[in-house]
Amino acid sequence: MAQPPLKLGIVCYPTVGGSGVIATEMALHAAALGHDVHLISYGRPLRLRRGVQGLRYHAVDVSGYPLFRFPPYDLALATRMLEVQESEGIDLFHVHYAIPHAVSAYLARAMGGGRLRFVTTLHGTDITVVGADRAYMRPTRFALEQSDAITAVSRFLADETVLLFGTKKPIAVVPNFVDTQRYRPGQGARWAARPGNERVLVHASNFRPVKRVADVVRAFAAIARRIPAVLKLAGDGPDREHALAVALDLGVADRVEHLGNVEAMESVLGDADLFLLASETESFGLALLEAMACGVPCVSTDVGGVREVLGETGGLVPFADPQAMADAAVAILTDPDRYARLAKGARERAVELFDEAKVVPRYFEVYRQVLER
Ligand code: GMT
Repeated sequence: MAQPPLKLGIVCYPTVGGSGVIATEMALHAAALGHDVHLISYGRPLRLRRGVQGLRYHAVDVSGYPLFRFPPYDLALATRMLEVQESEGIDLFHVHYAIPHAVSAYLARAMGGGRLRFVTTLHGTDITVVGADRAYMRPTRFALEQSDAITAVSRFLADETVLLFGTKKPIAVVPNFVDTQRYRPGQGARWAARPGNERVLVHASNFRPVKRVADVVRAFAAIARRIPAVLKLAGDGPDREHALAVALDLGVADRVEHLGNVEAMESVLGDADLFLLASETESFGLALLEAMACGVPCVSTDVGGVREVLGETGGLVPFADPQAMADAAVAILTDPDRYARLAKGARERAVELFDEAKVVPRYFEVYRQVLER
């Protein structure tokens, strides 16, 4: 280990979503490097394995009271952070997603007499949607200014933060990462070499309105009219029923499979031919990166930081234009040479720019700078 062992506190949301995934993978990676890691959340993250040496999970208990219509999670989290700081001697907290984690970190620091240090990583809607809400803007801006360091997962998000919040503090861009050993191309043949040439398309998300899953289904229906294809929808969330109803309306329900929350996404992606994402905004799009690592070309809306992730390895189409998405997908899925080039390029880009072993040290460099200050 290059650095002496750290006592590291990691705070995140446990739900299926990129920020929780990155925080959990970061915790696992740091523990594997020999650091003493304490992950704090209101639930056990899906990808958090049990029995990992050097990694402990601390649940935040939020008690209800008839008077509370909204139980104050931020207070309970601040208390838990301070308790863990005091019992474990945490050197540094790393909070993923600013709202309310950065505010809770600030409160924990103030309650504990000012010694607690924290790094805030911005992930997306904590800035672009929720953060821009008047109710959250000022405490979030304040907590960002109080952070010992701020990182953002894309250049787009860093720029948006300066634009929306007027943040004066430097924001380091540390992109999301993927384990390219685990996420790798599957053994099976791709569409051009399979009998019947049926194309397997995949979408994965938390099915929130911002993901526009119904647009993925609309694009798929237009694709399936032209070439043999099936669509696998991984994940779950508020728009699931709507998306499946659109599949029924468009006559493709028998070719759309809802997988629900999937623990081993790498096995689904390893067998996929193309990944579709129709989001309205996306600071990064971790699901795209996981697909790329599996050598799966992606077609996505050209929003937010998606260009930074895909580079030239996939198709970019305008937002809310399922026909354009279908055209881009069919063009890729009917040209075996171009398909092979994109698949190879996607895998290479993931390995070169976003491999876990290359990106995680950049977070450790941020920690080092904070601790040396
Ligand atoms: O911001 C969100 O909607 C949730 C968040 C999450 O917890 O998954 O997603 C954001 O963070 C991910 C991890 O950094 C990014 O890959 C997603 O692009 C980003 N989502 C949006 O910007 C909509």
